[in-house]
Amino acid sequence: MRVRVRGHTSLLPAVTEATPNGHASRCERPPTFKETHFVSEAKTWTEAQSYCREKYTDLATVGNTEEMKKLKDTVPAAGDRSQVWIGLYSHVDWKWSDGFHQSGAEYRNWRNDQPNYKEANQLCVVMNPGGKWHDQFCNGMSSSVCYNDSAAGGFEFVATVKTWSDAQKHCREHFTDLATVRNEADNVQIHSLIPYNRWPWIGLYRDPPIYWSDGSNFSFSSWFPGVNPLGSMEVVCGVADFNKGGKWRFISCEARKPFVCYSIPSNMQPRDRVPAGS
Ligand SMILES: [Ca+2]
Repeated sequence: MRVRVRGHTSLLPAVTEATPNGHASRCERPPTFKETHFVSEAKTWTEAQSYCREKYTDLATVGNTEEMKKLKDTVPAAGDRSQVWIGLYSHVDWKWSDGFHQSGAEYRNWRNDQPNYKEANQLCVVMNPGGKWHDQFCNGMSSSVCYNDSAAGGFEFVATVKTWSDAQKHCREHFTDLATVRNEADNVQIHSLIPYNRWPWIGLYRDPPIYWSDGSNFSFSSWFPGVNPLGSMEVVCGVADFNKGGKWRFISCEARKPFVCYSIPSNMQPRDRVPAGS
């Protein structure tokens, strides 16, 4: 009976020793201790994750340029699929700046192609001159709409352009907070305050939690410089898109795609594994 070592996810550091004379030494190792495995069978992200955990270690984690290169070498060689799952996923959890979560907190008025999470980095929301909403880069400079608890009118347009965070600070100092839009009546009222061709911030935003399946810290990234349409999805999963040079994109986790697993070669694993046959 074959006994597998499970739950081994801590990665050993890369080997950097040079081979001085250019001869392949007998103990020559790949540039990192991770081995990648392409699986051509199309599965949902969750099914692919289970498969990788069963057969190998987990879905592929890409933590640096070297590992990205390895992924690029692995996939086209194995079958040049256009999109393959890697271990990336994220939650889509919109919130209001003032913490509002009662009835109306779920109201949305997105333009039909939004939110589209360009470059996996649009986490704040503007209202366009037509009253529709767009997710936008939070460090962009825009006017804003604040609301005032104590005023009869409620909403206030602030013409000075600021980042979303600075707009939030300004609203909190001078009014109550950035605008919370609870229904169509709120939206119509705010829209009526917006001067021609301005795109003000409203209070909707989300945190950028991006995770790797194996729990590695997310720091290195290689995003496709385009859009990731989110629709009303609450979880999105990551593919490396080999129509786009292997760059990463988020899509529905329910899509069926081939995928890439990784494993730690057995000679790199701890010595105290249970002997086979025991
Ligand atoms: Ca957008």
